[in-house]
Amino acid sequence: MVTLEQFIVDKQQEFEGASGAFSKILRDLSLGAKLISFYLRRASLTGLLGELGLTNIQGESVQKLDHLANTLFIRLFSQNPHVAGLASEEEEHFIATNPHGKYVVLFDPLDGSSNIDVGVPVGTIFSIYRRVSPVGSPCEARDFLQGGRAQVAAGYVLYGTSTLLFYTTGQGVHGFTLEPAAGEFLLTYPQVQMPAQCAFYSFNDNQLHEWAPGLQRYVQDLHARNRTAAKPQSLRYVGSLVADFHRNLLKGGLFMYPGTVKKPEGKLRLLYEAYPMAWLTEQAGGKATDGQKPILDLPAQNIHQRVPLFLGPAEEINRITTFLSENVPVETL
Ligand code: AHM
Ligand code: MG
Repeated sequence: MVTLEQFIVDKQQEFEGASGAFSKILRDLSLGAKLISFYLRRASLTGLLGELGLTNIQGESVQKLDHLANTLFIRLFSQNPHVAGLASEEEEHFIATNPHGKYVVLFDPLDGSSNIDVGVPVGTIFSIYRRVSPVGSPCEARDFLQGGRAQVAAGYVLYGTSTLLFYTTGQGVHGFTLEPAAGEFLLTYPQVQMPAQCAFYSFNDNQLHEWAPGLQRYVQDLHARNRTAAKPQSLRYVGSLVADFHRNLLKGGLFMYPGTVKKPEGKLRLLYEAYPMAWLTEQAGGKATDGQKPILDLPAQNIHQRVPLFLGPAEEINRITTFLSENVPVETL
C-alpha cells in the first residue's frame, strides 16, 4: 500500500528537489478533497443542497456546496507558504496570497454543480504553475497565464462511488482512492493509459444544429459506423466533466464540448478545466484539441476564457479534426 503522501515524497526529486513545496500543495488539495467528500455524502441530510442565492462571475447560480468548496480551498491555500496566489472558477479575479510562495494554483472547486442535488458524481479540477513574477512580491496575472505547457502539476478529484484523485506532473498519470477508514488516498491506478480504442462517446448534442458543418457530419458518420460495427460505441454522458472524462480515460472514449454559431468559444474554461484535462489526456497517450490546435498550445489571455474541447484516443480526435478541416455540410452527403 502506497499513500499519496509517500508517493509524492518518493517522486519529489522529479519535481522540486527536496523543498517539499509540492507535497504540501498536494496535501492541501487532498485534505480539501477529503472534507468535500465528507460534506457531499451528508449534503441531503445536513441542509447543504440547493442554491446559495448568489450568481458567480460566470453568470451561474452558486450552489451552497460550490461556495463551501471554494471557501475551503481558498482557506487551505491562503495558509500554505508555498502558494503565492490562486484563481478559482467562483472568483472574478485571482487572489494574491503569500508573496514568498513559488507556485500559483488554479481550480474549479466543484465541477458539475448541476449534479450535486441529484447525487450524480461531481469533481474538483486543479492546475499548478511555478510563478514567473519575482518571489517576494505579490503574484501577478502573468503567473496564471503561462499556457498549458507550463503547468507543473494538474489533476482532478472525482467524488463518485469512491473518492478518486488523479494527477500528473508530466511523468504519466497516477490515480489514488480515498480509504475512508484510514483517511488516506492510496495508490490504485499507477501509470494510467487511455485505451487506444474509442469504445464510448460523451457529448451533449442539444446544440448539434449550431455546430460546424464538418462536426455535424462527423456525428452522422459516427452513427453510420456504429450501425454496421461488430462492437458499436456506446454513449455515456452525465454532464460532469470530471465523471465523463474519468470514465473515458479508463475505458477509452471521446469527450467533446464544441463551440456553436452563437457561442464559438464553447462552455468549458481553458485554464482550470481544459488545460488540466488536456495534459492528463496527453500523459495517458490520448489527444486534446479545440478542433484545430492542441489545447496545451493555445495561449491564455484571461483567467475565465472558454474554449471548445475535444479529448480522447488519438485516432478518434484525428478523425474529428479531419472532418472539421474539410467542413463539408451534411446535406451534400
Ligand atoms: P460548471 O463548471 O458550472 O459545473 O459547468 C461545467 C459542466 C461540466 O462539468 C460539464 O462537462 C458541462 O458543464 C455540462 O454542460 P451541459 O449541461 O451543457 O451538457
Ligand atoms: Mg466547472
